[in-house]
Amino acid sequence: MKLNKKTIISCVSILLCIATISAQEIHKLSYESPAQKWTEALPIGNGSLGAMVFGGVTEEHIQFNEETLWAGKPHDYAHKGAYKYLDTIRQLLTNGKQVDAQNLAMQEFMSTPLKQKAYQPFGDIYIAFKGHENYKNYTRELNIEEAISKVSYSVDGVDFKREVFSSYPSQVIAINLTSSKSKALHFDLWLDALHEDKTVKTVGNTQTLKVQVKEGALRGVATLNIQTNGTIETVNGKLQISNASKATIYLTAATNYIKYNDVSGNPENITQNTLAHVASENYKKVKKLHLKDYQSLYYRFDIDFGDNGKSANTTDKRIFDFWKTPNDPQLIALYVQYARYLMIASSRPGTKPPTLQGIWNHKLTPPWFSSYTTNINLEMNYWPVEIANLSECHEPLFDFIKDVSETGKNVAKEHYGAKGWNVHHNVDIWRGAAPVNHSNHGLWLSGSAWLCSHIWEHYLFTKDETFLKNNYALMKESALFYTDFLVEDPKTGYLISTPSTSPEIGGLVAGPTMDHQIIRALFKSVVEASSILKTDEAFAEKLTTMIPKIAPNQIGKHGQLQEWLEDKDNPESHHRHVSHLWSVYPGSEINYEDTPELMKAAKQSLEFRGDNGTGWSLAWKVNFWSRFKDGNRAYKLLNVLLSPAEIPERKIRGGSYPNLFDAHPPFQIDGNFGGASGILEMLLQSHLDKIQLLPALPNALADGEVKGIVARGGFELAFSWKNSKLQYVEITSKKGEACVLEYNGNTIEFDTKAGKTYKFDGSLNKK
Ligand code: FUC
Repeated sequence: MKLNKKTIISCVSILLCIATISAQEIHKLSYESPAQKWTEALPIGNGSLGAMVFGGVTEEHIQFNEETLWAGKPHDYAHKGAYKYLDTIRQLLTNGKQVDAQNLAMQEFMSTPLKQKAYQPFGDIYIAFKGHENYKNYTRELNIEEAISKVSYSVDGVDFKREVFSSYPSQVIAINLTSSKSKALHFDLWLDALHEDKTVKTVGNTQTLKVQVKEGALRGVATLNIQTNGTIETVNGKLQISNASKATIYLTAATNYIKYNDVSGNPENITQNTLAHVASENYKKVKKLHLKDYQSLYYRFDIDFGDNGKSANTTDKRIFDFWKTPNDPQLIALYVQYARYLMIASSRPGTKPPTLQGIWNHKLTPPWFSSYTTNINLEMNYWPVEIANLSECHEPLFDFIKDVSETGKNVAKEHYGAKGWNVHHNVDIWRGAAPVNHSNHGLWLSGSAWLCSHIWEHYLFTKDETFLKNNYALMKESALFYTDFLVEDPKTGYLISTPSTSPEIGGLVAGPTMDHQIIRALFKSVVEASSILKTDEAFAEKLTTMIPKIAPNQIGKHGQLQEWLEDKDNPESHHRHVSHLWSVYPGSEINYEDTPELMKAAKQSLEFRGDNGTGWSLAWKVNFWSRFKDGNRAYKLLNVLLSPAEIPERKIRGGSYPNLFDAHPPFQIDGNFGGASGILEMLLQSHLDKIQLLPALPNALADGEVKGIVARGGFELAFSWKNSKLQYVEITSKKGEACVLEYNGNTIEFDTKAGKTYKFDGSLNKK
């Protein structure tokens, strides 16, 4: 081809165009039609105020939540005097009388009442547009680089555009509507809710929805305000806007919840004050503030697996295609960034942690109460938070731990006659910490220890000693509980956890492996923390002597890692929980270097469990296979996690909805977070006092680059790889710790200075 000036210019512009498209599409979920179902709608959130945007044309529906609207009221779930039955339950288990032990526990040991309370939907915003039936050029997207949901289409040559976001700095949901022609925007706007007890009142350009939760102490107030260049009237309780070309709606919502034991808040005041601040602000300013705040977190990290053109497709099509042919590497990058988006949207300093559904729930009786399940789900939500450079989004979990350490103190006392605090497998907004539902799965004992591992991990990633000092008491008090609780097993002489259970398999038992792994990890972290903080030497000494007495990991007759004290695993079981592999991930006690035999056994156990599972179970397996350094197997699981959840011919569970929400099924957000963590574990691992680069890279992700990924020790890295080979690595030290870097069997060690960046080529030679 002859290259004249014109050809060169058009080639350059095509290339620029492709580059711009691919640069944008990494950060977008896009669709060609409005959402019909809730799991097609697009989530927005500012940590506490969340919404699902449907993007309808003749009627927009924005279903919203505020994270503190729950059923129930302040309540202490501890069962007074339950401890009197503890020894008998233990004895029954020792004597092999599991059913009797469970029955006695059901009668005398479980929480009062047996069930906790559910997270509630708040309300709905409806916007009905007149004369929009025949529309063209419809697009709907969630731009996760801006945290804005957008809709555009045209009717009779007039372009209509919509933007919706939830702002953390302004504490409102902002909706902006425009038309390209003046006086072309006509719509009705109103609020509604599913709650039986509700009122809607309109005054001028504001409308207020009040809801009272059924048989509960919480009430919610949501107020919206509209500014427009059109006219506003109230007709049949709806705000009617006519002859406008732009309109901005701000919605704020609050409840009377203050703390798990305090519901004296005044939501009228809160909503009024919030709206007073924002109502007169122009949209551009509110949007600018929102972008500045959101992007200060989002832009810290970047990931790119190379675009093969598929990212120009709509997201639902990409999920469908990926199931058939998993070669859309940029979809994997999007999955990671989407998890970061969801984290920023549901867990900001000062808010509550994401529930099983984050902050998005449209049902009065949601699956599993949309609460906090601590035997995997809540913790999994936070797996990617440090490595994906969103450390401060971890804070709501620490506040949560503080709350349950208070309620869990009484549970420790009433149920175990023990010091310290503990929490069982489920927690609601009232911070119920006692065992719930049924003694065959609710009586699980390592809740507080697992939660405390997040304090320790946050410290390991940030090396923030002040944080450790401020939170050390939570870890210590948790350890204190287990020093009282562990008992010597009459058969083996080991210290064991009893009564307990291996999450949700096998009923009530004495000595499930998972408990021992988690408690050991807690004790070790308290010993280390006490030495760093130069405190509690005697207590650390006590823990140090107890650690080797705790029942160890054992290899059973099938070559498996034993799930229980006895060698009774069923190799045919494909149960979704694989709890006894906790020490492979998120723990680190079982690894190739220190315990290769246990690693082999753990792998065997995972083989037995197979490659199916619910959403979070698939996500956990991605993490396991990454730690087993089998990137291709991890990718295989990822393929299932990212496959369409609602295809009837697909017999397996798990997968992704069109809006990329993880399907348990139904929707459960843990898989989104756990999946992202598993992908990042393919690229970097730092749990063995060194940074391992590309430890489990699948063939399908042979080219890529990641920037802003975080390793334990206070390190932030950027590196790229091509044909599965490392190209460069830059490592910035935040705390001046010594660094050990490992790639492909090659290890280098060097001292660092805080704030300095160190550069290496693909063979780890200094640049
Ligand atoms: C645990 C899991 C279930 C589900 C529920 C919310 O009980 O076993 O699969 O995730 O939590």
